[in-house]
Amino acid sequence: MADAKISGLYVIIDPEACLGRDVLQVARQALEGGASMLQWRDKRREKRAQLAEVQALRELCAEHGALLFVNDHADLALAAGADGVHLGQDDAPVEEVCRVAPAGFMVGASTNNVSEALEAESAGASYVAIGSIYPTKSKDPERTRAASPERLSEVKAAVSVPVVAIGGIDASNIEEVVRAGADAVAVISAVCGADDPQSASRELVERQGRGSAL
Ligand code: TZP
Ligand code: MG
Repeated sequence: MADAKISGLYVIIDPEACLGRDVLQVARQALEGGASMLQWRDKRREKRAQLAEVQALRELCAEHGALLFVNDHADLALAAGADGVHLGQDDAPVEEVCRVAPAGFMVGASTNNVSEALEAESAGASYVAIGSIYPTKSKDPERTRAASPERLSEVKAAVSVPVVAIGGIDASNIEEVVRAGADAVAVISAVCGADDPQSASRELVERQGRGSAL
């Protein structure tokens, strides 16, 4: 899916956030609710143990016309046939991964400000994520840096690649981040931790649409 668009609702499937439920079931519900991108994020298990799940997610995403990214691990993403990898500031450098990745394989990058976003863009990132827009409970506080809707607008004005908003986003604030310029909105707890991930996903997609119509 080399020409696929980075837009819409980007649901990060983190087993720790799924309240003990089957991760593939949560992922299916997110897609049925309208998510257009998924990311697999497992900070605990060995990569070998994750491969079958990522392959199953790839099938699910293909059925729904959605993109699949893998957090942190380009090798796992490639082995599973995912559309791309998402890299943080401490992961393998975007430029090096782009250099060895096959054509069409996308590389997303976590950033916190305009200078990191510009650097990721010139290194070849397919999108830049900017966060944490609001306080979040889903990421280690020592590894989380604060951003804001205003920071997101600055990044959007500075780069040409799509901008993904992340961190503490839910139904109450998604319209604000869309108005600030987010091309896609990434969430963990608002979908994975919802009683009904499908309707949570649907509500976010609807509100995202309302934010962009303004
Ligand atoms: N990166 C920046 S904030 C964050 C990540 C992975 C966590 C997002 O989770 P939530 O539950 O949507 O705040
Ligand atoms: Mg990472």
